[in-house]
Amino acid sequence: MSTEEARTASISRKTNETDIQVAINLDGKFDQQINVDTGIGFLDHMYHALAKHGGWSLTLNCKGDLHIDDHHTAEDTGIALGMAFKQALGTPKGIKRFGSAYCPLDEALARSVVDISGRPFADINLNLKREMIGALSTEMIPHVLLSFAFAAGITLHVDVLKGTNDHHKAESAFKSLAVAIKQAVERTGSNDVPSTKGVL
Ligand SMILES: [Mn+2]
Repeated sequence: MSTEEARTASISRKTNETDIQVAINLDGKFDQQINVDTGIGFLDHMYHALAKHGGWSLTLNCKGDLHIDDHHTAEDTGIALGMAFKQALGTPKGIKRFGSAYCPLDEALARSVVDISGRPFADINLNLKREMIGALSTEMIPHVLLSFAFAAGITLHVDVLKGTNDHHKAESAFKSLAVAIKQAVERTGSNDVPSTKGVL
């Protein structure tokens, strides 16, 4: 297999609470196609930012039990996206493994640090003050990132360092995460497993 082959995955995940389809291309930056419809506008906006700045093509559709609340849709799309990411990446060989990025959005500034480690962990501090942004509960935003990290099997540290506007803070967090992940999955041109253990 050529090391330059596009890294793609398509998955379906259906439960009594949500019905999700995800198609991802981690190397979609030259012909980026992004279509996200979760039924929660602000969540769509965040996934769109993640895909856009991560250089992914992404289709993500979810029919969830929004008549209850936003919880299952937000959490399960994070899980499904993490599963698709992990599958697309395959055995993490010949990649940089670590990535870090700062992204501002006006007064807000976020920092994300990523390790494609095979070790699911997430420490997320967004300092959001509002109850909701649009139709998304702000408490679900760190929950989405944690769900993504655990399903993807990666380590995330995401911190909003400054900011007053919750929309800006959340968006800067997703943008910095996108840029950090893009760096971490970048191909090195070697076929090496980037670990002293020889395995990730
Ligand atoms: Mn939950």
